[in-house]
Amino acid sequence: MEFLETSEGQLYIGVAVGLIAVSAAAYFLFSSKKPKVCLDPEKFKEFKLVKRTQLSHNVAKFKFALPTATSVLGLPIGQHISCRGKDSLGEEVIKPYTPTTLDSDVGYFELVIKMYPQGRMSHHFREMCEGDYLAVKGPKGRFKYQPGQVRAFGMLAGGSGITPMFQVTRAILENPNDKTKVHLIYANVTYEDILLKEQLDSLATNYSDRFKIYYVLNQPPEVWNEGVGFVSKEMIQTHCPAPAADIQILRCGPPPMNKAMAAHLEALGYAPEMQFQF
Ligand SMILES: Cc1cc2nc3c(=O)[nH]c(=O)nc-3n(C[C@H](O)[C@H](O)[C@H](O)COP(=O)(O)OP(=O)(O)OC[C@H]3O[C@@H](n4cnc5c(N)ncnc54)[C@H](O)[C@@H]3O)c2cc1C
Ligand SMILES: *[C@@H]1O[C@H](CO)[C@@H](O)[C@H](O)[C@H]1NC(C)=O
Ligand SMILES: CC(=O)N[C@H]1CO[C@H](CO)[C@@H](O)[C@@H]1O
Repeated sequence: MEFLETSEGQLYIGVAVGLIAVSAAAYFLFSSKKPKVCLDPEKFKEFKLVKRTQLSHNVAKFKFALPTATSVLGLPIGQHISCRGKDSLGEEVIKPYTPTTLDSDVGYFELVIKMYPQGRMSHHFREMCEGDYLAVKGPKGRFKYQPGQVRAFGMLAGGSGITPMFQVTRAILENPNDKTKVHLIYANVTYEDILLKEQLDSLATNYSDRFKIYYVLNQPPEVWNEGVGFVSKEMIQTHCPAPAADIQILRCGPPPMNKAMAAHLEALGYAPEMQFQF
C-alpha cells in the first residue's frame, strides 16, 4: 500500500507503536503501584484459610488468600487488624492481631497465633481448618511510620507481642533506603515460647549492622548466655538506645509486662514522647 511505503507513513506508525508501548508501560507501572487493597475499616470481610502450619504445641501460622494473586491487604506498617470469631460458648469475640507479612507480600497474608487453653479467640483459631473463612476488619492503630522518622528504635516485646515488632523490623530492614537501627529485647517464659525465632535470627544475621536481639527467659534452658528473669532496667540500659529526641522505645507485651516496662523507662529518663505502646 502506498501509505505504508511513504517515510511519513512509517513515522506515523512508529509514533503510534511508541505511544501504545508507553501507555502499556504506564498502565503496568500504575497498576503495579496501585494494586487492589482488600481491607475495609468499616466492615468485616471474609478471607479463606489456605494453609495452617503448627509451629509448636500451642502456636500455629495461618495463611489466608487475598481475592486475587496480585491483591494486597493494605495495612500500614505497625498497624493491626480486628479478627472476629466465636468462643467455645458460641459467643462473638473480636481481637486485634498483627500479620507477620507486609504489603510487599502480594496475594496473601499470614498470622502467627498463640492459642491459650482458656482463650476465647484462641478457641476460634484452634477450630479453624483449611478452607474456612475468617472475618477481618481494618486497618487499626495509632502507630505511624516513615523511614528516617527516628535514628533508632528500642523494642520491648513479650510473648505474642513480638508480631508488631517483627512487622516493623522487617519493613525497616527490607527497605535499602532506610538506615534506622533496631534494638529488640524479647521476653518469654521458656525457650519453646519464643515466637518467630528462626526468622528473627535470620534477620539479625543478614542485617547485623542494623538489627540486634537480646532474648530474656524466665525459665532458661541449661545452656543459655542471654537474659534471665524479667526484663530489668539494666537490660534496657545495656541493649536499647539511650534517651534522646531521635529515638523511640516501642512496647508490646502482656499488661503486667507493659506496666513494668513503662516504669523502667520513666526511671531511666525516657520522656513520654520517646515511648509508644502497641
Ligand atoms: C496490637 C496487638 C497485636 C496482637 N497481635 C497478635 C498476634 O499477632 N498473635 C497473637 O497470638 N496474639 C496477638 N495479640 C494478642 C491477641 O489480641 C489476644 O489478646 C490473644 O490472642 C488472646 O486472646 P483470647 O481471646 O484467646 O484470650 P482471652 O480470652 O482474652 O484470655 C484468656 C486467658 O488467656 C491468657 N492470656 C491471654 N492473653 C495472654 C497473653 N498475652 N499472655 C499471657 N496469657 C494470656 C490469660 O490467662 C487469660 O486469662 C495482639 C494484641 C495486640 C494488642
Ligand atoms: C537472609 O539471607 C539469606 C541468603 O541471602 C536468604 O536466603 C534469607 O531468606 C534471608 N533471610 C531474611 C529473613 O531476610
Ligand atoms: C506468651 C508468653 O509466653 N508470654 C510470656 C513471655 O515472657 C514474658 C516475660 O517473661 C511474659 O510476661 C509473657 O507472659
